[in-house]
Amino acid sequence: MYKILKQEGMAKRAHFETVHGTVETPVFMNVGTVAAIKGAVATTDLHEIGTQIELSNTYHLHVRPGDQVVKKLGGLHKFMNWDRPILTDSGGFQVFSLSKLRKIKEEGVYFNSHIDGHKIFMGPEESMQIQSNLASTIAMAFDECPSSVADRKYVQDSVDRTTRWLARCKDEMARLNEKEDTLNPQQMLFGINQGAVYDDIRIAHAKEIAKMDLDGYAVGGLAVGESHEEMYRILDSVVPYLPADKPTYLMGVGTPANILEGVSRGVDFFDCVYPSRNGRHGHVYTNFGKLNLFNAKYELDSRPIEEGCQCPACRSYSRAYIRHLLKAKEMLGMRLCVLHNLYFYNTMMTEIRQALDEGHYEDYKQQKLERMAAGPK
Ligand code: PRF
Ligand code: ZN
Repeated sequence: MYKILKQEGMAKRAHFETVHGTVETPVFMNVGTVAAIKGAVATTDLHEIGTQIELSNTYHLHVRPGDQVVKKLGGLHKFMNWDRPILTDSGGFQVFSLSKLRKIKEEGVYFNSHIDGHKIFMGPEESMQIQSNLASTIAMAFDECPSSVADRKYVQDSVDRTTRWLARCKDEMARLNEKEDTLNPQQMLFGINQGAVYDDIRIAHAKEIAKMDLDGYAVGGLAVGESHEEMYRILDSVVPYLPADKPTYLMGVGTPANILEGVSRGVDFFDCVYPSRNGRHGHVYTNFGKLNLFNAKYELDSRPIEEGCQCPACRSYSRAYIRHLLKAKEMLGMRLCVLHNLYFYNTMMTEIRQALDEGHYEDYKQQKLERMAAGPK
């Protein structure tokens, strides 16, 4: 059940109720592709950094350890000791981004495993079956994410196939949720809008999938090489055609600025590898922009990454110490940076929700963007 609490322009502040608890939106999902947040962050840490919902990947978990193994162990929640919502991405996007050798057919995609090269087939039914075995809270539809430079004819054919795949996903999910041995019979399904940078194809597709009465709707195929302005223009065009009474999810986005702009355009859910990936490289977010802790100027800097930050890294350690850990290649250095970055993203989402609750989101956004652009102190 999705309930809008406040609106400001297109921006929405809402609750999304699931069998694993309520998600307060707008929300940032913390990415744990292989059922692990990269940077040695444990699920027991997530409570301390304000994580509401975790994201994992169908394809990766199918390849290793295998969705049957996860099912035998009681599903992803038990396996990784996380009792709050989990969203699983369908595998489509990962197949396209990881596999050089792949063949797309009406029935699905033939490709080679990125681990050992063995042949794999995945179509809409297989993706739903794997996600049902994983027993995530929200399953994503199996889609194709065409390249941002694909020509119009390719994109139109691909989007038409993605629509047919969505109908198959919906039927298969309904069948699986009725099965006796299904771990989460209330698993939800989100559809995915595609259409690259062609506004008319995107809008026609949005209208088509809006009729299918899904639990939520994602905008996919963005942040794949197009400019930020193009991404914002497409959101402006397409979000009004997605059902307003269902959550909207912008897949794989993005920077703090992208998230602030996405919220203004009606997005509820975001996910991105940036906070964990940047953290592993010693790049940390602050309200005054990003710092690179490898920089020599932090050698004797006894301040925390950000004054006043209540994350586990800033409460206890200095920039100088974390810099030393990073330079010594100690895992703890990465871990502290990732914890800080995820806390920064999660805290920004809390601020966004509060500004929406209080009815001054646009002011908050402008101030946040200006401060972050001002650069490090
Ligand atoms: N489709 C799926 N997952 C995704 C994307 C997509 O288009 C993107 C695009 N940014 C990220 N993750 N299934
Ligand atoms: Zn911090």
